Amino acid sequence: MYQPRPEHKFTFGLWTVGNIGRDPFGEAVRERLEPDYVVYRLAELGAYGVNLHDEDLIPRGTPPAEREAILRRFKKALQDTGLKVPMVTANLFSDPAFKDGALTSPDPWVRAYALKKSLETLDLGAELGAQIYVVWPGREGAEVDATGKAPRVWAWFREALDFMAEYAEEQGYNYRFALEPKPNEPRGDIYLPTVGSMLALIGTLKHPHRFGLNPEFAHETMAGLNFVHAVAQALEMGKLFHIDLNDQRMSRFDQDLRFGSENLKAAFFLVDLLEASGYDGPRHFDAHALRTEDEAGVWAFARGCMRTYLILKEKAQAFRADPEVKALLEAYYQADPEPLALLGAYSREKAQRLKQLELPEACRSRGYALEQLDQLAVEHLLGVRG
Ligand code: GLT
Ligand code: MN
Ligand code: MN
Repeated sequence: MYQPRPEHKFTFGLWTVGNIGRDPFGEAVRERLEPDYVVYRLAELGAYGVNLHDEDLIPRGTPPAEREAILRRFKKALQDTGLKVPMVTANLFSDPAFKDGALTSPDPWVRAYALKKSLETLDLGAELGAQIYVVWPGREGAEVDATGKAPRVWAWFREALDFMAEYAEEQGYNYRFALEPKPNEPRGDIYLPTVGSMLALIGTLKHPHRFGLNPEFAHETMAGLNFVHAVAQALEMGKLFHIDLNDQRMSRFDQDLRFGSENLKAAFFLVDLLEASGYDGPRHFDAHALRTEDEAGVWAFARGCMRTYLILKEKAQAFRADPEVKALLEAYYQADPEPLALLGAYSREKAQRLKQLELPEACRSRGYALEQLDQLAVEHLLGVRG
C-alpha cells in the first residue's frame, strides 16, 4: 500500500536527500552522499528521477578527467536503475562572486560568468536528458536600497533569460524554463518574491511560451500566501512547468520540511488540485531531512514525502467521490440559466439587460454550507470517512 512507483513521477534533488545539515549556526552533521549512490537508493525507494545543480554533480574546480569519471559513474547508475534526470539548474548562489547577485550583479563580469555557468548547465542537462531548466534567483535581491538597483535588475534578468532560451533553441535542446519565486533567503528581499510577480515577468520576455513556473510550497507560505491558489493560477495560465513540494511554518526561515508534515490540510487540497488538473510533470520534493537525522533518517524522510503524497491522493479521491460532498457542491455552484445568460462575453444587449437586473432577495440570505463542506474534508483527512 502507498508504494511509490516511477509512474507517480516522484523526484528528489541531489541537494535534498544529499543535504548535509549545515545551517547558518552549525556545521555539517551528515557525510556527503555520492551522486551515483543517491541514484541507486532513490530507485530502490520507487522514485522516478533525480534533479541536480551543476555543482551537486560536478563540484566547482573539478579537473576535466575527474569530471568525465563522475559523469561516467552517474550515467551508469541512471542506466542500471532507469532513473531519469528531468530537471537541472545552475548553482548561482554559492560562489562568493554572487554575493550581490548573479544574473543581476552590478558587476558585468559576474553577470557574464553567471550566464556562462547557465549555458554550461544547459549543456550538461541536455547530455543527461533533462527537459526542464529551473531558474531560482535566490541571490537576485538586496538588503540595501541606496544603490537604486531595484529598477535596473529587470532588464538584466530578462536579457539573461532571453539569452538562455535562444541559446537552447539554437543548440536544438528541448527545454522549458521554470522560474522559481521566493520572498527572501538568502537575500533580505528577493526581487521576484511570489508566483504572481514571476507570472507578470514572463509576459515581458521575448519567448514567453518557453517560460513557466516552478512554485514552491515553502516559499509562498513564507510570504503568508496561499500556495494552493498560486498553483491554481499557474495551472490555469498553462504555466505550471514544475513544482517544488515540501512544507513550512509561516514567518520562519526556509525550513524545507518533509511534504505534508506541517500544513496537512493545504497539502491535501494541493494534491487534490494537482491530481485533478491533468498536470503530468514531476512531483519534485525540494525538502530535506531534519538536521537531527542520520542517513537512516534521510531515507525515512524521502519515503515519508512520497507516502504522504499517495495517501493524500487517495483521500482526495474519496473526498470528491463522497455523495454528501457532491450534493453540497451541486448546490454551491448555482446554474440558474437566467443570470447565466447575462454573463460571459460583452454585448450591448446584455449590458442593457444587466441595467434592469433586480437581485433576488434570496441571494442575500442564502447560506453556502461551507461549514458542512469543510468539516467533511476534515473528517476525510482524519480517516473517519471514505
Ligand atoms: C535551493 C533553494 C530551492 C531551489 C533550488 C534550485 S536550490 O535549495 O532553496 O528552493 O529550488 O536552485
Ligand atoms: Mn525552500
Ligand atoms: Mn525550491
